[in-house]
Amino acid sequence: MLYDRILLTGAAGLLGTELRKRLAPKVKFLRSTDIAAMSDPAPNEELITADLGDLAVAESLVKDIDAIVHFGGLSKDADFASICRVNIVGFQSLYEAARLAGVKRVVFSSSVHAIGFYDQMHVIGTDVPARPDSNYGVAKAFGENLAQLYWDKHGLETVSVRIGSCEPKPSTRRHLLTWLSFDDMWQLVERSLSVPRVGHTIIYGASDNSATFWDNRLASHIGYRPKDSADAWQSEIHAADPHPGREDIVNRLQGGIFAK
Ligand code: 15L
Repeated sequence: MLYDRILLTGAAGLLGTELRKRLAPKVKFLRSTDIAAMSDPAPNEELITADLGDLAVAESLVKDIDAIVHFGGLSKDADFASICRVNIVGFQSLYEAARLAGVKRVVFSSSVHAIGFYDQMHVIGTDVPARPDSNYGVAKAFGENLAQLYWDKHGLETVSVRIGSCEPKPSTRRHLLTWLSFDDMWQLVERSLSVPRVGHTIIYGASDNSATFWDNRLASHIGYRPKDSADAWQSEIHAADPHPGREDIVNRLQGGIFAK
């Protein structure tokens, strides 16, 4: 990897916990932060309990950091005021602090909810305009736009990873399109911190699922080659949920392809 001193936000979450384990052995210094307390730091790891919506903390979080793996923020069940405070205002203050501290790159956990109202009968690339399916998706689209601004205006690079459903294994028909394995998620982060130039790149975070309608060709410079696929669970999932329709129809009828 190109960077030695990493800040990981959202470090106590499901994905953050995976990332802590995998990042620590690869870097000189890892600062892991979350609003929830964490334990058992690696020898090169500093743990900080902090609220990303608290604007006073951003400066201390980014001090002496080369790159940020930003997986923090509120999830899609949060109310809009809270999403605004943490995922929009808190996000901007983190970027501004990062710029002032000379941070070189951010890996941002965007989400497929930023484009969740696209119809999956047509393949979409990473260059389509946002089409959010929720306030949470609007905030992710804001995040991608802010990342673009910080690249264009200040030269701070970002890879915005539109993460699908990153879970230990796929368990629903929807996951046959959206699933991202932990190993493939790690590959996305590792590649994003290793390639020499990313500018602001948007990439879909999904495993090699044959039902996908997301096209990552514009992000091929990241070198992401997913190794896993939800296809291996297809028969099991269809047997457990013998719906007569296709996954896309099922999702559309639920009021948005990423509605659960
Ligand atoms: C997301 O963006 C959420 O953070 C995650 O909790 C899942 O709900 C995922 O999308 C999904 O839609 O499966």
